[in-house]
Amino acid sequence: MTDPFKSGYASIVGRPNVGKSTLLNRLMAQKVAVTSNRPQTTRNKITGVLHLPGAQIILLDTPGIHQSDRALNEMMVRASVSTFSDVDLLLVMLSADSGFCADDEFVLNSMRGVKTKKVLVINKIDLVDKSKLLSLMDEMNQKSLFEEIIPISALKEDGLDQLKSLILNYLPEGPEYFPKDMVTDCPENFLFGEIIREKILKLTRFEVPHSVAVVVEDMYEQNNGVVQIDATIYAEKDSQKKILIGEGGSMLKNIGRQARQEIEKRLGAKLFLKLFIKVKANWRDQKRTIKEFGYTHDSF
Ligand SMILES: Nc1nc2c(ncn2[C@@H]2O[C@H](COP(=O)(O)OP(=O)(O)OP(=O)(O)O)[C@@H](O)[C@H]2O)c(=O)[nH]1
Ligand SMILES: [Mg+2]
Repeated sequence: MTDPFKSGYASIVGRPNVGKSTLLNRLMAQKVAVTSNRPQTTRNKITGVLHLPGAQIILLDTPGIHQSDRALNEMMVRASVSTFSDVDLLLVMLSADSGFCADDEFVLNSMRGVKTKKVLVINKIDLVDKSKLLSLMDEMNQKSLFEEIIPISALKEDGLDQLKSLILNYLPEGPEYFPKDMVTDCPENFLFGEIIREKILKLTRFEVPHSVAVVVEDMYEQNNGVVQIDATIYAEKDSQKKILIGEGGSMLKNIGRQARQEIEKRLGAKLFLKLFIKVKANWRDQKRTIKEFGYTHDSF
């Protein structure tokens, strides 16, 4: 007799920048979420469906949990917190190099009273020596909050097979929730907008990365087989718009070139990427605009 099919949900949660989206991508063996070295990169819940022999793991990548009064940030945190009780397993992530800090404490406080089983994933172990890792594991073990603690390096793909089998142990018998060819519920044009935003996160600094939203307005195939994407980059201030355009248009060109190369690879077709820049003052404080930009959350 064959083993029964297993399926269920595991949510990756933690403070910003610990490597949640990197883990999702590495487990999926493809880019589903954008990543960057800036905190608050992910702005909404992203689903990745991992199809395994005899099992299906539905992974949720969530925005980093943090404190902020802005409507956008509130929505981001809510998107993460709302997964807590809806999943079979919470993968709570820490970063080994920074250890357990006040921001991680805030994350643990936000899950007080949550009954869902929790496994602690200590990421970025490639950045620390063994003794530092062992003392962090010991410190976290004493909190008696976690079923297990697993050290990994998402970036170096160290410990990922062990993590996959660990997740499977917590999943119930269940159906194939998603068809085999489905890897994410994220629409393609949203991901393309995110790829453009990722290049902006990489190429700009100070307050610019956080103030930017990218909306793909249109995507269609021209008669010659070239795909055209029209996308608008929104900033909050004229000064930010100026930075995004750059001297003689150099920054915008660079953003466009890097995004185009990546999107072309995914499409397997030539791309004409048309970028516009607009200013929408204080959009991060306006719930309606946040929704218009595609950062939606059900209870928001
Ligand atoms: N050295 C090292 N760096 C890592 C590892 N995992 C992720 N990173 C880096 O950490 C940074 C943040 O990674 P993300 O995956 O964007 O982090 P996140 O937790 O999704 O961040 P938010 O979306 O802002 O909450 C990036 O520069 C990654 O390359 C790891 O295992 N080792
Ligand atoms: Mg992320």
